[in-house]
Amino acid sequence: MAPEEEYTAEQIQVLEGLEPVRKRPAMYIGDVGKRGFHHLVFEVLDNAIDEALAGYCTDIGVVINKDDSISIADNGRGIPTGMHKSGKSALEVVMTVLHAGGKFEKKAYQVSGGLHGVGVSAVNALSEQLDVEIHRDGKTYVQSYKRGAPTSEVKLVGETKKRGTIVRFKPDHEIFGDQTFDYNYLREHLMELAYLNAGLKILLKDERGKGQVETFHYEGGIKEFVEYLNKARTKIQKPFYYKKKVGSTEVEYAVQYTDSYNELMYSFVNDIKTIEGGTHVTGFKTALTRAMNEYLKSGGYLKGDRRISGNDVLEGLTVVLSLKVQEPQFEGQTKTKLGNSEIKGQVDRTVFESLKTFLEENPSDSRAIANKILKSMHAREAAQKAKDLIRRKSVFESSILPGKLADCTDSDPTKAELYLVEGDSAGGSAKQARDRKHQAILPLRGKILNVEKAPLHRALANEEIKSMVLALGTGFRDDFNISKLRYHKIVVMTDADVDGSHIRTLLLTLFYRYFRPIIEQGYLYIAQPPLYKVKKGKTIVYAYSDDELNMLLKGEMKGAEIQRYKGLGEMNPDQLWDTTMDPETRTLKQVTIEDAMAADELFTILMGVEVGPRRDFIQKHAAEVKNLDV
Ligand code: 0RA
Repeated sequence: MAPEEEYTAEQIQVLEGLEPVRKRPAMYIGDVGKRGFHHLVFEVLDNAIDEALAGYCTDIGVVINKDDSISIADNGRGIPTGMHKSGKSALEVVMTVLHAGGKFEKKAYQVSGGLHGVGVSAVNALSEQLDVEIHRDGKTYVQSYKRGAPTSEVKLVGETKKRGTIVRFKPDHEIFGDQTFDYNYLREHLMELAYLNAGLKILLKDERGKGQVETFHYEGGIKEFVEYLNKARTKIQKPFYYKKKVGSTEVEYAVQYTDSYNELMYSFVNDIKTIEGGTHVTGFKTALTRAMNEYLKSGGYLKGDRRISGNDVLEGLTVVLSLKVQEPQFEGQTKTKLGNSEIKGQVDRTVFESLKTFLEENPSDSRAIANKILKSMHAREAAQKAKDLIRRKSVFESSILPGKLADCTDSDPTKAELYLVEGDSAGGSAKQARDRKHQAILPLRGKILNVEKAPLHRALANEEIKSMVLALGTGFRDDFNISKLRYHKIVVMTDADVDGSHIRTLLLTLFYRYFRPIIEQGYLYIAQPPLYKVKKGKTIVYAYSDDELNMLLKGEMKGAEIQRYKGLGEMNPDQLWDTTMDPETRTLKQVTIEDAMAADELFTILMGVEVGPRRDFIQKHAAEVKNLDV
């Protein structure tokens, strides 16, 4: 056979191997939207992190190139380039065979579930161009691919003193459309990875536009993560960090109590955020409750057979729990819930023993914690009384709807929508504009109560929150019942200015803390009102972003008159309907649990009690606040 023919045969084989990935990308990377698009980066990154976990890699660089391709470089061992038993180069096998990484048995902690671990070959299959460069044993090798198929042999191109792997790829527009990489989205995840892998240096650079660059590097690991999360809170102890290997499982956690009314709990398994929790989280909570009960009892803080609840010990606590599990089973809707039953006991025992020792050895911190927990317990009792009082007045359980709500006439929740509208004036326009049959309007006045600063019984007394609870019909937090939800689309509609973005963050936080299942079920949305009205002669078009405006002004609408909408109130009802509320033409952004989590985090830092950090944060992250507008 002639060499060309041989190569063609091989190409066909490769295509056959990766064809399923191109046919059903969602099965391999979750979806082909924003999340899947960025997952490509994390998939390559996972390999570099594996090298770090194995002790071979100290530096990782991620660069978003001008052409919206991305380069990921590490100083690990480099993908092996020698001959594989299949007769092909090992590099080519890793890049073109699904799950080949596992066949090299390089992973200490195999990720068997979730979306992670499908391998770089899946990224290769979904890239219109991928170039890999290996520095290994003093030599530099390169190979290129298109849509997973090699376009060259592995080539030795020179000598090198460096070591490691550089993967540069451009996601295939046939699959991902014209999406581009979102700096802040990557930033969030890279920062998290740097916290989870103490000492590892991760650089992120954007070669487009402004050319941002940042390095994430935390010698203190998850202990520093907790300090970061609590930056704006008033701390009542120094952070406590503990790590232990139990059999093949590695348990690591950091905790710190603050005087906040809310818990903040982040859990990870093999560097994957377990949004839905799982057996490790259950084990942790059980141990925490037991250790605190024992301590309070032996210290004489609790009389008779009184016990404190899990909720009381969690109030004000910030936790980062990170596990390394050999064969994790991920379950749940988003495959982010740990299912391994043996883990619960392992975590429970480890956390209980270490907390017990900590409490014994740090009497002044322990006293402060005990008092905080007692305070939480008393506040909860007060809240219960307040709730009972409200119940008796039958506000929450009656069928009385709040006065400000303009309800829709169709009572079928699957067809009903609730618009939460900022301000009475926009509320008025929305009431005139709406489709009465399916769209209900609840205007919210002023700033909704700051749930970060308020204890539960104050939150309950707040008029805006009460109206929302009544309109939703579900009750909230511990009494939440999703089957009573009156609308399956809840749309947050706020102005496109700083105040609007603030109120939106606040509402997202409120839903995240009190009505989380509404987000999990995909019922919460953000309306996308236009930023500009562009008028030329009789033609009126709307622009929803600065980019869109510029496009319009360069094209057909050259020389047009521009009006910037500062608030929803500036639109008349017809315009509001056409641009933002008409189901036929509007765009709604569905809120994901990650969005809400990010809002919650941002909110904690923005609204936490301490003023200094808040000012610093606003100055540093003004761009991200804006990013919530998207
Ligand atoms: C297969 C085997 C080994 C390392 C890798 C793959 C590897 C893959 C990637 C992808 C990005 N960076 C990477 N670094 C390493 C083990 C190498 C050995 O045993 O020497």
